[in-house]
Amino acid sequence: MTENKSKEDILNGLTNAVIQGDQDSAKELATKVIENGGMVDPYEAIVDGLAKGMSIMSDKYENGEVFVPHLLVASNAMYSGMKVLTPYIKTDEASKQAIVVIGTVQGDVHDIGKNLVKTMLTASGFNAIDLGNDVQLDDFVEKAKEYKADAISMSALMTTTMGGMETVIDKLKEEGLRDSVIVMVGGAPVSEDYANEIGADATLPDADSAADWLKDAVKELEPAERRWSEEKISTSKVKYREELAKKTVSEEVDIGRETAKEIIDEVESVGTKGKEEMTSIERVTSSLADKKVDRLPVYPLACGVTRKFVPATYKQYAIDPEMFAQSAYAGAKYLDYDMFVGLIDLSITAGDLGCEITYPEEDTPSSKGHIEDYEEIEVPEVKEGTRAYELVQATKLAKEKLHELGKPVVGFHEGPLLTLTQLMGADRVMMDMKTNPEVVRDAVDKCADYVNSVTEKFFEEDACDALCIDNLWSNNKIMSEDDYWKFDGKFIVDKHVPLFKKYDQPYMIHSCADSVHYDTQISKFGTDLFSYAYYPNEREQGSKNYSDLIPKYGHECCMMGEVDPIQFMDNSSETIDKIKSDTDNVLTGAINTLKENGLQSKYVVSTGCEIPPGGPLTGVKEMIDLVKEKGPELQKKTMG
Ligand code: B1M
Repeated sequence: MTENKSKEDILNGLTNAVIQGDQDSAKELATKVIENGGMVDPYEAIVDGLAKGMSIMSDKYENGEVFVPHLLVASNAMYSGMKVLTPYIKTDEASKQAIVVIGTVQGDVHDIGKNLVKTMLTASGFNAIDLGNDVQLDDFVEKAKEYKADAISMSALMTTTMGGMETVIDKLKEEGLRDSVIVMVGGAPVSEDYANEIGADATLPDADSAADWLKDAVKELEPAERRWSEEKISTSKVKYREELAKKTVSEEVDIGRETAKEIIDEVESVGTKGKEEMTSIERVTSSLADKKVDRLPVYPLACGVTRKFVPATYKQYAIDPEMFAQSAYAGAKYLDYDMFVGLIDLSITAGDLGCEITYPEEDTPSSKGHIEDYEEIEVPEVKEGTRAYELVQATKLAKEKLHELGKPVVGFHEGPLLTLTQLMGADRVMMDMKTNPEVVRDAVDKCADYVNSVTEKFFEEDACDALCIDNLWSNNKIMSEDDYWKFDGKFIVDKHVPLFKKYDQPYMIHSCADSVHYDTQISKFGTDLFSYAYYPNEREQGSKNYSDLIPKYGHECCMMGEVDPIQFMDNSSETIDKIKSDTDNVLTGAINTLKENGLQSKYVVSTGCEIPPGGPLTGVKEMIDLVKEKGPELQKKTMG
């Protein structure tokens, strides 16, 4: 009886240690399990103690009771206990552990969701071989072979990278390994249809259900020796040979460049659509002030993709101010958008503070070599040689060129917390928010100082017509409003916004997410323009559109959204029609909502996030042309 009670106490203690994110207590109790040899089986301690705690936390996350930092701290406690217990698991239990090779695919550095999936798989008894993020596609196959894995788990957060999953599956087929492993795919853009289309075994919406599904799926597998036998592999090779042969080896077409050429030809021969009453500078300035306009401004966030007009590689667009300015100018000339936002990537400020940046030829640069210690952060000057300085010069050059066309240029850089997460790694910072909040706040403060110097350089050099800040991490599933305020918002209100006031500049935000803490980001910051994404299927989770945002914030802030950028990857006539009808709905809906709320022009028709830089330009042009064609009459009819 006493023994049972103690056992229960230990298991409950382990569960609570995970829930409370208490690494020391998890380690201590796990050590007790080993020292008291026999009373609690180590495997049972993992499953009924540590993993149970993780599962409770995962449920709380899905119900919106806790946020990503809590999960990360809980997972750390779980791993600490497991480190002590795992070597003592009986060999037959250990050999029962299914092996799953996990990672985020090549070109994609988003790893928070992947890490949650890994944690839940580990909690469910899997041996997860974590390849990290931006994983070379061949590595998934090589590691699966090396470990004779039971499953491969791939995450992708971007439409531009999800294609990598199909490449891995094709590679498995080619090598005769497709029937040897289960392939599970996931991440926000991955649908069930897509998973079927590429030949994956399943996709699941969240980490918990992914682990549950895989637990059942591995039960159906043949033993590893059979699945990985020469015989099985050669049969599998034959089975898929025909299927692979049927796939036409389509020549690599640069769809961005091809569509850019088509648009150039069209504009050179027939000109841009329609004569307009106002210049873009007049239209955008008037909209910000809610004055009379000929039509609402339109700017699908076509940033890096404009390099296809020049043409330039992404690397040139990212590091050569002349190429950046030429891209912005060509975009303005051929697409005729109402403004250009100078977004290159999200690691400009972090790069200057010490992390390593990788520059792929044809993709957005990203931060890689994170620094180890918060103490190492030193705030440099914004001077020649820093990325921020180059960005200011590039934006200034773009502004000079675009003014020839009557178009405004909006500079762009990262806010304080985004700078820190890019510098140190997002998981690390979010975990430390819970365990070392003071240290993190001091570090955000230092980042805020650098962010301020960069902003000031933009203003001092008169490099842009306005400046937009990427204040990421306000998504309501990632962080609570309170934490967002403590670790980003407060620094923005205390330090950053006053600088905009000093230079009499509007405060503009792009938050890189939907379902954000709107009250903080708009009302508390006193934001003048807010660029937002909207995903209808996330409505229950707090994603808001023009009909919610204009009535609530329209008087204080100009809204800019919300046509889904993901569809711009596709060039088919159905998708182009969908882009046009979505644009039409947003344009018409926003004007009517403005009118109902006593406003006349405080809205910019946009895309909520950047247009994929490797996609076609057709949808971008169609979206702009629709607003130019339909906008003036609609504006007159509605506003008089
Ligand atoms: Co970026 N980003 N980002 N970003 N970012 C998105 C993904 C984006 C949707 C924003 C938007 O459009 N509004 C957009 C992608 C658009 C698209 O193509 N669909 C985007 C973009 C465009 C970019 C950049 C290109 C921006 C730029 O530089 N111009 C750039 C790309 C860099 C690169 O990868 N090469 C970029 C950079 C970044 C940061 C580095 C700043 C940062 C990532 C930091 C990090 O992960 N270490 C970041 C972030 C944080 C986001 C948002 C805001 C949040 C993503 C996240 O962590 N969500 C995101 C907008 C949004 O989603 N609201 C956005 C929380 C996480 C728990 O959810 O990962 O979805 P998620 O995981 C879920 C499920 O999907 C599922 O389980 C998890 C929950 O239980 N799941 C699986 C995940 N994997 C699974 C696997 C499974 C099953 C389920 O089976 C195998």
